Amino acid sequence: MQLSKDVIESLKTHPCYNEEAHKRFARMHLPVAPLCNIKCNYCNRKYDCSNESRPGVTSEVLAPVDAIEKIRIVKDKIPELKVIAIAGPGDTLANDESLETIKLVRKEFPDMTLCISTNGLMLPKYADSLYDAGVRFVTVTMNGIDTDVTEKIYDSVIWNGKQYKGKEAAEILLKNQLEGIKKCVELGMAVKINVVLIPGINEDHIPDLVKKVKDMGVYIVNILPLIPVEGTKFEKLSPPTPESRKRLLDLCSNDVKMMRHCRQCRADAIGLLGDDRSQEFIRMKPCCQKSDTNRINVHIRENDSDIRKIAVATSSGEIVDSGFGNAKRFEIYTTDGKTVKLVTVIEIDDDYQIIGKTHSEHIDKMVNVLSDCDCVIVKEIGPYPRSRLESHKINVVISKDDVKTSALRAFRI
Ligand code: CLF
Ligand code: SF4
Repeated sequence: MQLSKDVIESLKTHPCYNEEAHKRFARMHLPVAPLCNIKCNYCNRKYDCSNESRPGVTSEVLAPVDAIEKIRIVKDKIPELKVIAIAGPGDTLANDESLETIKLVRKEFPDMTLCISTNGLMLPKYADSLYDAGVRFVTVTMNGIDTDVTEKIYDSVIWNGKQYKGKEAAEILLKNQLEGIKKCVELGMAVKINVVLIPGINEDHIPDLVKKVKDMGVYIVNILPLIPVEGTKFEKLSPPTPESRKRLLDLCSNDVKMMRHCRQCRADAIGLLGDDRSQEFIRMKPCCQKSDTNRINVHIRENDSDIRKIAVATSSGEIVDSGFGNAKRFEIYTTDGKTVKLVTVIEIDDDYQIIGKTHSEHIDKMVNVLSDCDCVIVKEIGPYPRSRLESHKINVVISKDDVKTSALRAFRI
């Protein structure tokens, strides 16, 4: 591991990478990244990314320009602010807004250290751009290096516009994580690995993972305890005891520097690690509305008015095969009319638990989830959901065709 000079200098004031700095220097997370391209079995997307945040706490989602305004206000009130980071609430690199925001921060606040966290799926693609934009600190959440273990942790991965499940998903993710970490280390960035300690799933495997990433040149490893969240596959698992986590930290500290002062902070955390002041800065401006976390919040920038978000009711991902009221799965695409890009998948029961007690309550909840879309494509729809969608200015398209062709066609409506 060969850290560049600027990284060595910034390490003195980075509260997460340097335990001595955490009581004196502050960090600010910019919640500009709502979408995620994988699905971890401990994640409930009603909340923030649990790889770098505390579940159960809502955050606002900011547009890049609003994030810059917010830094100005925070910097005035918290002079100890040294690190600006993006850590969700989805995956940083699944959202174009992240790089756009980083470039703006670099331009407006060149003295700030830039830091991001990611699940690593898109890291090989973005490592160079992150470096060029001034990012020197990268956290990758990695829960194993053996896909027999990690296939139990990840439900699915969206890769090259397709959703993968099981072993295949675990293999795609692992390959990209390793390639991304290698690139970041070669660029001279300080890489941190976050590992979620999941009793009965990966605890015995973590020492092997730590050895591997140490050999790759990562700077520090952070072992976070699983927080079982209601509505997830892991909701019934027990969290690790503090003693078992400490044993693991002690064991692994023979191999690499271990982080012991993590606070599992929110995607909009602000301040010293032990003194979160994010609530002081929520909704400072009318445009910085606190997000309804039951919405998908696919933020499209104003100058991207030629891009549409389209929700497609499909069980298979191939044809439009579900009616609105009984759809179990929506794929969300963005399209410019020439190409379509799968950005996320919403499993109605698992992700949002939006099954209402009555039919109309169920419809209202689903409309709320999709209210950030421009268009919904379904096989059939009743008059009530149609009128509810149209009252949100969402076009309704009926189709029984191929998903992507239908999405392209809907762009022209
Ligand atoms: Fe944020 Fe993470 Fe950067 Fe720190 S948090 S992106 S490295 S600036 Fe820090 Fe928070 Fe623990 Fe993360 S305490 S959850 S380790
Ligand atoms: Fe949830 Fe995505 Fe974060 Fe995993 S990486 S915890 S699925 S937001």
